Amino acid sequence: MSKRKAPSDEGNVNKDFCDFLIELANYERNVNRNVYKYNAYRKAASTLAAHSTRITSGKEARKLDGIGDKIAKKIDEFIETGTLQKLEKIKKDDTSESINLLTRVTGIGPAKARELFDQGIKTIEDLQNNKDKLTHHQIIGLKYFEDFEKKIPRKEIEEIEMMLKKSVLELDSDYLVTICGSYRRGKPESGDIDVLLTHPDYTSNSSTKSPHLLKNVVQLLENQGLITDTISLGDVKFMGVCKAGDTARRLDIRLTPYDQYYCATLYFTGSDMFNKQMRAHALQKGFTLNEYTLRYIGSTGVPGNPVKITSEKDVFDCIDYPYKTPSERNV
Ligand code: 8DG
Ligand code: CA
Ligand code: CA
Repeated sequence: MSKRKAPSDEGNVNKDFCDFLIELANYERNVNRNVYKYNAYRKAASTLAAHSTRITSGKEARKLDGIGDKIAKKIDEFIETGTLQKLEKIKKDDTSESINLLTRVTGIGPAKARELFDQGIKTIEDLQNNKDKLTHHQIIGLKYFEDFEKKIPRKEIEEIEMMLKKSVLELDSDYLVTICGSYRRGKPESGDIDVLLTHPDYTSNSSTKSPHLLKNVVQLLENQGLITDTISLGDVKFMGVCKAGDTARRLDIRLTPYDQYYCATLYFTGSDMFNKQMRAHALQKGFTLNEYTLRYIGSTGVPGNPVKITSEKDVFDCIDYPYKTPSERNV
């Protein structure tokens, strides 16, 4: 996962409101570890980003989904003063600023950031002098701190996609490879590269595991110099670093069972807000949907066997949800 970021910017006439809501969201997650408030601020930002006209008052915003009195008041304050007292205070607060900075390192979450801060570790330089307190993942995050903050241009992912597909299909032409995430949603830039991999030999019924299916691919890409570092490598998930140009990029590769490929594709294409909406809709229709399967619950409360899914569209059809192409899922 790349660090969660703001909803899409293009054509967003309420971008300044969204920006301060995302700042507040990150503060709640990183510093207060309040996931409930984090989600609430993100939902409000997502609603405003999707609103086609410029909001002119808190009262007007209050009518929208996910915006209550407190956020409405903040919108009024922002319109009147051009800033927010609460954010100004956060920015002056040494603790909040340090913890926010530490969580920008891949692998350092809010709890670890707080732990480091309590030990007097507050800056990137402090981290460099205290590598013994970091995990392998966090050390890689630190090593590439500047690179990982840079967005990946679409063109570069297109090149990586070509190299990746060519190599993998030469290894075994039965592999299926899809780059999901924001790239698949057509974004001009992405935070990281989310690769999904499957092979007909590996299904959810397979009695034996097929660790070689992922490991062979990782080995090959390492030999070719595309993969430069490994954060972690399990039977079904690789997390690491790749380099096609001058900049190191975060690369995840997941191996999913053949029969679960489309639920996985749907899930890892996102956006996360879109997934939330679609899951909620599925529930209303009596289904439970996750990255593995779609199952009918009905009124019994017990999920049944997975529905047979052979495309993303199958999932939409089953739960009676109008089909959205990946680029229409930028919620
Ligand atoms: P970005 O990398 O360009 O910033 O955007 P992204 O591709 O949309 O985000 P991501 O963090 O890389 O996550 C990839 C997809 O995984 C996302 O679009 C939807 C799905 N996903 C969720 N929730 C979560 C979550 O909490 N963690 C992770 N790792 N993935 C999630 O729906
Ligand atoms: Ca990701
Ligand atoms: Ca991504």
